[in-house]
Amino acid sequence: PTLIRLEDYVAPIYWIRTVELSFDLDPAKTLVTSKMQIQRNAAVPHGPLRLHGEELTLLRVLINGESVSFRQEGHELIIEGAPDADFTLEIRNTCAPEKNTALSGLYTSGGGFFTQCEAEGFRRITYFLDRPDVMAVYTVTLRADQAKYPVLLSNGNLLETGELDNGRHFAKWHDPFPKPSYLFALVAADLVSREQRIRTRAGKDHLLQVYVRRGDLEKTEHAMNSLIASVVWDEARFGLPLDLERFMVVGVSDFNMGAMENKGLNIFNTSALLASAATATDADFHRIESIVAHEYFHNWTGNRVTCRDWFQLSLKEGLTVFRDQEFSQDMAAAPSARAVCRIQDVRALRSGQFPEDAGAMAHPVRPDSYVEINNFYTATVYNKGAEVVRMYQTLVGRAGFEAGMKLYFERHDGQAVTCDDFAAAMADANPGSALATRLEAFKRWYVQAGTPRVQARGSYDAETQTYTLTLRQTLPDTPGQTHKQAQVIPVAMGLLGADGQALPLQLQGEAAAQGSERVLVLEQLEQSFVFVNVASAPVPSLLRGFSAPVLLDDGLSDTELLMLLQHDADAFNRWEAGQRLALARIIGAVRAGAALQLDAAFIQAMRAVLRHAELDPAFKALALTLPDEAYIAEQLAAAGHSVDPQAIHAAVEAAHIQLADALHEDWAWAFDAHQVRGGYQPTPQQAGQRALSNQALSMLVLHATRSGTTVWPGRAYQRFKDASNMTDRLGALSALVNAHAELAVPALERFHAQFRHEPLVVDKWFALQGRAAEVDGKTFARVKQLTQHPDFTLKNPNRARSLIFSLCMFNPAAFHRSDAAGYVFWAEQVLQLDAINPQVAGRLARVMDRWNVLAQPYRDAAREAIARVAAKPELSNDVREIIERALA
Ligand code: BAL
Ligand code: ZN
Repeated sequence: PTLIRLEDYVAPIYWIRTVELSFDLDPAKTLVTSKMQIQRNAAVPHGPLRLHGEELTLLRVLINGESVSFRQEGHELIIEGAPDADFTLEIRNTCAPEKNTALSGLYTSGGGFFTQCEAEGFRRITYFLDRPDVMAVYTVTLRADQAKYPVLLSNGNLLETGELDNGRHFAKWHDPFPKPSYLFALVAADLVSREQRIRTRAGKDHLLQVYVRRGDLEKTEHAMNSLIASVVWDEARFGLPLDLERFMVVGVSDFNMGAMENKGLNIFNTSALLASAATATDADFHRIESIVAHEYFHNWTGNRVTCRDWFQLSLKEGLTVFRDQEFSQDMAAAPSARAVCRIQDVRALRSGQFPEDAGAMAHPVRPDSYVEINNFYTATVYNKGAEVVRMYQTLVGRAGFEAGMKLYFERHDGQAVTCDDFAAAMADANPGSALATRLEAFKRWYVQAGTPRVQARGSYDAETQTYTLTLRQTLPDTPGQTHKQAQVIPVAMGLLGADGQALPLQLQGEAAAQGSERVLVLEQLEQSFVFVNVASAPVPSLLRGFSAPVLLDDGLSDTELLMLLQHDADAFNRWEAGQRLALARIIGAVRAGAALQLDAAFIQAMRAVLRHAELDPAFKALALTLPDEAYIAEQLAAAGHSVDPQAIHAAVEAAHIQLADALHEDWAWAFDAHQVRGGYQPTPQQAGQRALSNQALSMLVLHATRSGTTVWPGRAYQRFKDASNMTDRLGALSALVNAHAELAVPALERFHAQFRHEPLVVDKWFALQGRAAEVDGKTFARVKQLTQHPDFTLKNPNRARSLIFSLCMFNPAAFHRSDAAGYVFWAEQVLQLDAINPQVAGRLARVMDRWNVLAQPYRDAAREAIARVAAKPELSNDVREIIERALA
């Protein structure tokens, strides 16, 4: 496998200006004809024309209508004698969609044809300059059997349709916007659509369509509403209008990603599109809204301005995640609901990206090398990338950020650009020499991997009434990177007085206080900030709203954290204080090798949160959720301790049980007090009530099964049967399953029987069992058994994820076994999946990223399993890159 490096980037020798594609669609053998107008790039030295192509059968190559000599080497078609002047290149080839189990390029699913071209799928359709800086105008003709594939879609505007001989028909599409090949799409299938016409602020009319299989139409209302809201939001917040007459969204059940932003023809995994109260949970509704928005927002951040090369992936992904996060917060509207969104985003970052940043696959937001680009659609590129964009907004302010965005589009609309271009637009739109220096240093976030650690220590001088806050940063070494430079870290903060009141903030040298919250910018390795006129020793509330993606050590005591939990005006830090209290207890028990025993003060603090008269139920549910085991593991690893997943799990489980027992009456109150009256609505308010009542139910069932009482399991079973929506049904079912209640067995059977014709619900059924709390190896044994279930298949990525990933990635106690059976299972599944779908296999391979921080006997056993995978000669590039990095 070849390592591809950013520093080796060279512009293409040829441009493809227009392409006319025609497809004679047939599942076994699809004929593709491509006619390209090609132009030499005079700015670079001359050389042969090298087109990418994989898994294709080449039939014909013509230049200006004449045959031409060429050769094929590896995955390239090389033409030495291309003319200097503009020319037409015509290629004819076939591909085999029904054999394409990798789901990259053109493939079949549920009897239809679909494409996925990002990152490098287009070369599996036809020979092309399959790189994002080559942008062409596409005209596409699709021909297919009319009865089997009545709907024929591609990007842009529909020019013509008609009938052909032998029951076939055709459709011709034209996309006026030049685009890279990764944004090409086609769909040919038996689908129905929900349609909505809208008029935007700009006064233009547009047709929105959501295409799905027959029978799924009633599950598209939420996606359509989300799409309309996204169009309105992007115009209002960033002045970015919909630029197409028609915007189409299509659902497909076999899909590697969540969704794909193809120009004017977004293709969605059905799991990110279809929702009804009966089949989808509140979390699904929320996820769909955010993914529909994400793909729509790519129309500007990704499509109108695209990436020069794949190292710049975060240019579009980090920015678009930031935009969808801002959208979700605006949709949530109420301040407490906005805070809940932020907490959820940060939880995802800390349990997904922090381990990545500390592990074998650590890479900068803009990676500098890769073997397989599919391996770099990561939490770092997406989620840390979004944090980098968020920090820009924090540093230059909301208006400054909007000015930066405006300049970015003015400069680069229609271009393929780099993260530096984005950074330059932000800096140029926000002039000033001090800021310019700061923003220049800020760019280190794009190039240095690893999660910075920030230590904060305060000292109060009663005599001078000053409070000095000293911030220090350290940057850990990561593979291939040592001796890093200081990063620019915005620390949003406030100070609380002894009574919990926010104090006015006046830094030394300032004439007056400037409010009670401000952003300190840490840009050296160590800096001190002196606050004056501080009447008494304050408690600092630092990194409010998680203003930077760092690990913070503020040295606060339990008493101070309890104070923040009670009084902090910043909801995020209020939640964080509770998490920190829990974390300290869990880590203390793990490090001492002792059974965890929660103290009365902590339990009382949790009770106070649960019973609080004003706090939002969704916030309470998050505050009463213990820190994620992956995040706890990272905290231990960051402090130089080896990670024993069973010890972590035992401590978390003990905390869980003790909260269930000690707050038993409070949970019973919470369950009753948070029942939703009226019909199901996926609003933040209703979802919050359901989250808290379902959490309460699971605590009550846990307590009951341990104490041998049957009332709550019985109530849970009744609720499971009678629930009017999937959130409550699944909540009750998980309560039974996770407590290993006897009623879990009939409930699981009933659930499967009831929903066996709903693939997305069957996925939930598998996932619930894959993630079930482990007791005596029962969960692991059940998962192995379920791999033989008639509904299980590795060929469908959602199904593979629902069972295998649930166990290996999200159930540490079931996976990390002292007999190594979990690792053996992982190795088998990676190898089986790799033969079907390397991209999904590569993702599963990443489960072992952090093997070398594991305690024994896990560490040696994990290494052995990785070595077993590495020993297979026929691995894909995807899996090999992950495995070799793990062993490096
Ligand atoms: N571009 C790949 C899918 C997504 O991030 O939207
Ligand atoms: Zn994206």
